[in-house]
Amino acid sequence: MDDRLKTAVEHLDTYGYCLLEDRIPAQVAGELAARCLELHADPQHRSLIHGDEYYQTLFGMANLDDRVWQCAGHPDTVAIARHFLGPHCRVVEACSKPTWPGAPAQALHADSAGSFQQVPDVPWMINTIWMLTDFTVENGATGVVPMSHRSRCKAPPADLDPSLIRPITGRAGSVMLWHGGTFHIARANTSGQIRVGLNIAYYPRWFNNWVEGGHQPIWPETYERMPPQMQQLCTGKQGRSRTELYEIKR
Ligand SMILES: O=C(O)CCC(=O)C(=O)O
Repeated sequence: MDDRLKTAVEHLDTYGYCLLEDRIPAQVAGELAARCLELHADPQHRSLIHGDEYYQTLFGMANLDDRVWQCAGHPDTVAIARHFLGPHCRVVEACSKPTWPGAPAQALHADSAGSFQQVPDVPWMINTIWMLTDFTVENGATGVVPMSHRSRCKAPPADLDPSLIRPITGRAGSVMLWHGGTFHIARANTSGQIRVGLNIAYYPRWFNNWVEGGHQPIWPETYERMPPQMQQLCTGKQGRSRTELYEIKR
């Protein structure tokens, strides 16, 4: 691992997040953002979309656009994920997250922590958001509460001071990574522009990923098209739907 990545790892370990700037060309990011917005508008994908007219998550993006693999398999994010989660960690979900002008802030939360009594003291997830458009203070750049991953709480305390939330801004093509236990939020979009993020989650093999309701499996035909290094990140069963593969959530 080179010195830049070591610094990013130390930042993530200490503060719960890190920013890697300009990891894919801004033009590629912009083209992917435009494609994400087309997919959000396509009624064919309605069942994969959670959210409202202001903030949406479109699950299963690794099946819908092969360019997503450039982000999911990016050597820098993969190196950091492997540092925290072990060499066999997996890409479990890639989802598109636009936030439209006028969107209110979403709820502050930690990720995939609901099934724990108390969250473990080892990382159970490294999450990422690729900035497919510029992320600005005004357009809803993701906010994080630095060091909250050390709290061992699975949800933020009700009296958490909102001034502790720090917006993480960056140019299109940059990526922010965070520890699943870091409290974070999709902030309000008070600008006139749509913000588009591509959210890709890495998990260790021991984590049972059926617990996340919207996550979609990799389709067999997607897996077949993937280069070997991407297949290595998508081990596990392939299938067309959650019901084919996952336990029923009760
Ligand atoms: O869209 C964002 O800025 C935040 C995404 C988020 O909260 C999440 O992926 O858990």
